[in-house]
This record gives sequence, C-alpha cells and structure tokens, in this order.
Amino acid sequence: MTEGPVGVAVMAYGTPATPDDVEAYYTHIRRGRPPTPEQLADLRSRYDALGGTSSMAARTAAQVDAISAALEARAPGRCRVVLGQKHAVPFVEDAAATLLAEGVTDVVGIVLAPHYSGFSVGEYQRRLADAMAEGGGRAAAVDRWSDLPEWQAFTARAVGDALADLPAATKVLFTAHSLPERVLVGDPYPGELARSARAIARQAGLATWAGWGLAWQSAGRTPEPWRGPDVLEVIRDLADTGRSEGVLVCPQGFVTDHLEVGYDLDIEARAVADEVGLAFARTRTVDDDATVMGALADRILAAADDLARPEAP
Ligand code: FEC
Repeated sequence: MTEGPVGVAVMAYGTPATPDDVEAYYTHIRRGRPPTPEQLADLRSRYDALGGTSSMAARTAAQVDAISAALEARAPGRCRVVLGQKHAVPFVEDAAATLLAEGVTDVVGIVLAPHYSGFSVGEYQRRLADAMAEGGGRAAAVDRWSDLPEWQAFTARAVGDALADLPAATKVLFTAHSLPERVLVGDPYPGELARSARAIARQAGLATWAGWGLAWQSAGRTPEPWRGPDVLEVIRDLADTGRSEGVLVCPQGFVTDHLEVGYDLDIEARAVADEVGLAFARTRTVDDDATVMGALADRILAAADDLARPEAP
C-alpha cells in the first residue's frame, strides 16, 4: 500500500482540437501511416459538417470534472484525477507521466466507453499499465461498466423519452462501433453489447419480438471484414419489411455526441431513414449525467480499495 492520493486516469478517444489537427489525428489513429489525400478529404468533410471539429473535447472535459467532483464528494482528498486520451493530447502516457511526476504510483484506469473489447478498452488499459510500470508504478482497471444499473436506467429512460415522439410502430436499434472480425475472435464485446441491450430494452418495456434489435456502425474504411450488419443496411431492410413506421437509434456503445454520433447517425443514418420513408430519432447520450458519473466514481473507489489491499502472503 502506498501513501498519498491514488491516481485516477479517466481515458477517452480524443478528437482534433482544431481543423488543422485533423491530419495528425488521423495519422495517429492509423498507427503512424498518413491518410491518403482522399481519405483526409473525406474525414475533413465529416468534421466540416459538424462545424469544423466535434464537440467531444468539451464534453470529455465535463465528464472528467463530474467524475472528479463525485470522487471528491465520496472520498475527500483521496484521488488525483487526470485525463488520458488514445489519439490526442494529453495521451494516456501523458496522464501516467503527470501522476508519476507528482509521486503518485498507484492508478485506477477507467475508459469512457461502457463495453470491453481487447482491441479498444484493452488497448487503453495496456498503455496505461505499461507507462506506469516503466516509472515504477502500477495500475488497476475498471474494464467495463455496461452492467452499471444507473447507466442502464439512464439509457432506458432515454429510449422511452424518444419513443414518445415517434410512431407506435418504431423499432429501436442499439448500436456500437463495429470492429474488424479478426479482433472479435474470442472477444467479449459482442456478448456484452447484446446483454446490455437486452437489459435496457426490458427496462424500457420494449416488445422482444419486434421492438428492438442490434446493429453496428462506423465501420472503418478498410477492405477486411468488419462486424455487421451496419445500421444503414438495417434501416433499409426495416423499411423493406413494410412493418415499421420509424426507427430509433440508441448508440449504447458511446457516451457523448461526437463525430460517430453527430455525423454517422444524426446526418448519415437520418438521411437513409428519410430516403426510405421512416421517422428517425436517436437517443441522448449520457454525457456528464451526475448519477451515472457518481456510480462510475463508486466503481473507481472499489478498484482503488482492491489496489490498496496488502498482497496475500
Ligand atoms: O468526435 C471525434 O472527433 C472522435 C470520434 C471517435 C470516437 C471513436 C470511438 C471508437 N473508435 C473505435 C474503433 C475504431 C477503429 C478504427 C477507427 C477509426 C476512426 C477514425 C475516426 C474515428 N475513429 Fe474510432 N472513434 C472516433 C473517430 N475507430 C475519425 C478514422 C477515420 C474513420 O475510419 O472514420 C480504424 C482504425 C484502427 O484500425 O485503429 C478500429 C471504437 C470506438 C469506441 C470506443 C472508444 O471510445 O474508445 C471501438 C469517439
């Protein structure tokens, strides 16, 4: 057990700070390979549609502040909270360096994404653990929180509220970021998504036979197979059945209104729904909801307690 505060690395995807940062950001996502001019133009046009950048930076900062305030309320002075991002400064490694420089050697990492995949959340946690270990520190992980009752209840309410303004024959599609099939072999991600969708649908009182389904979104523009079906395809299929008048997309894999929600759903999926004659809406995301951020703080404190426990002889 170490003296002093425990570090908390709240980790998020990151977004370009300005339109000029889009190329460097995209290059980082592509693990150092610069995008082609066409790929860059395509990504820029999506950010342009949102006004040049996404609102993710401000929204992530609000989430970090809310988690910080919840930790402080529960355990005054116990935690030192820092932000660490996957693809933009401050990087995950910067978060570890900040803590180590302050003499904080124990850290709990939590990713602002509810479901675990070795390729997504696992990578954040590995990067944090490696960076802490290099400086003589150690890391514990809150790997998943899609089972959090407060988050499920928030999302079920969001579904119910959105359905109130849609036709009675509306299907709810729970979506998450697609991943390449190759990384999903033996990975818990699809199962976790199915379980949380089922729990939220049940709480929202959706009919299981036709009321809801699962779909994937935002697959990468690479030739390898990505997990499907894609939400755009599902919306078209739904219209073809002739049994639905509307579609409500619930992006359960995301926690805020960033590019993947603001463009891929609010612009692209809405356009497909308009084209095939279905009413369209998507549910609000959790953002910095105080109850859910408080419940995350409880998970963080439980992980900190485990880390502080003296090792068994
Ligand atoms: O608003 C913003 O500026 C940032 C939005 C953003 C979020 C996000 C979340 C996830 N991604 C995940 C997986 C992949 C894989 C690739 C990939 C590529 C991109 C590109 C952009 C982008 N992602 Fe992302 N992602 C966001 C943005 N993502 C931009 C590059 C252009 C494009 O393909 O659209 C493919 C590259 C690779 O092989 O690594 C895979 C997953 C999440 C959800 C979990 C998380 O938040 O970490 C999974 C937000």
